[in-house]
Order: sequence, then C-alpha cells, then structure tokens
Amino acid sequence: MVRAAIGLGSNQGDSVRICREACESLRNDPAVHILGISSFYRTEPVGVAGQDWYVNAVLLCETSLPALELLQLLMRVEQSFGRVRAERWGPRTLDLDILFYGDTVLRLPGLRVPHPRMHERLFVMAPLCEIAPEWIHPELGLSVRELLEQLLRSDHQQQICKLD
Ligand code: A4P
Ligand code: MG
Repeated sequence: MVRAAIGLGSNQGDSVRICREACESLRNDPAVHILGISSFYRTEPVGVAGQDWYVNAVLLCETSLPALELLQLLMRVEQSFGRVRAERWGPRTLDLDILFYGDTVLRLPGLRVPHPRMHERLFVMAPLCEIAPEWIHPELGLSVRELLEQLLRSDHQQQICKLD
C-alpha cells in the first residue's frame, strides 16, 4: 500500500456536493482506503480570470494501485461527474489531481508527481497541511507545513476561505 494525496477541485455545478460525492466514489473503491479528508475551501480562481470561484479540498488515502492506475481511476471518477476537457485551467465540474504518491517522483508525459504547481497554490497547500503537515516534498525537501509558511510569506496572495 502506498500513501497518496489527491487534490479535488470544482467550479461548475453544485461544487460542494460534487466534491463530497467524488470522495464517496473513492471510498467505495476497494483499492482505496481513505485516511482523511480536509475541510472544503472556497477559493479564488488561479490561472484564468473571469471564472467562478472553486471549491477545493484534499483527500489522503492508502492505495494498492500503481500511480498510473490511480490516475486512470481518478479520470473515470471525473468523467462520471460529466467532466469535459476544454480550455486548460478552464472551468470544470471536477478535477482530481495526484499531489503526492508516496515519495515517488514521476515525470512522465501524462503524469507528473509531485504535482508540479502544488507548492505555489494556497488552494492545495492549506487543505493539505490540515491532514499531512509533516509530509516531506520529495523534490523540494521541505515539509508541507514549511512550504505553506513559505507561500504565506510570499507576495502572491490567493484568496481562500474555509467552508463549515
Ligand atoms: N497529469 C499530469 N500529472 C498529473 C497529476 N499529478 N494528477 C495530466 C492528475 N493529472 C495529471 O489535466 C491535464 C493532464 O494532466 C491529464 O490528462 C493528466 O494526464 P486536466 O485535468 O485535463 O487539465 P487541467 O487540470 O486544466 O490542467 P492542469 O495542468 O492539471 O491544471 P492544474 O494545474 O491542475 O490547474 N484555481 C483554483 N482556485 N482551484 C483549482 O482547483 N485548478 C486549476 C487547474 C487552475 N486554477 C484553479 C484550480
Ligand atoms: Mg488536473
């Protein structure tokens, strides 16, 4: 079993419900054992302006799936929520990203782990720090808590707010 962190994001449809149901889909998969789910956050869009705010959260699990099979499972769950890929960074009903997969570093054309932009994103690091503050980023050599502190000290503040 490998520990993995999965980022959830949605800004189309009933995003809170979609993220909750995506977590339930993963809980129902025999190859995935959920260890924890962060709070849900309402977050300002990063990358493309003029779209609705997102709901973001992070799920921590153990899985028996190799990384590429975990990605395929996430894509199936995205599709079951009606995800259509249009514009990069554009609006989506559900985006599931592998953030960490154990200490593995993968730079394949279709799978990059750790997620290459995660440490620059408050909408990832704030929820991740709730459930895995001590996890060391295998490339950057800093813990999630340290990376979040670094991000909070930098100028580029993204707006996020925790939902109850
Ligand atoms: N892919 C490569 N590595 C991974 C990985 N670690 N996990 C590939 C998941 N997928 C990975 O993804 C494009 C391709 O990335 C996939 O086919 C997969 O093989 P996608 O989900 O179709 O496209 P995308 O998400 O638009 O692109 P990308 O580059 O993953 O975007 P990001 O960086 O995920 O950003 N603002 C807020 N507030 N909240 C958000 O959640 N998300 C994005 C998307 C932009 N702005 C946001 C948010
Ligand atoms: Mg994605």
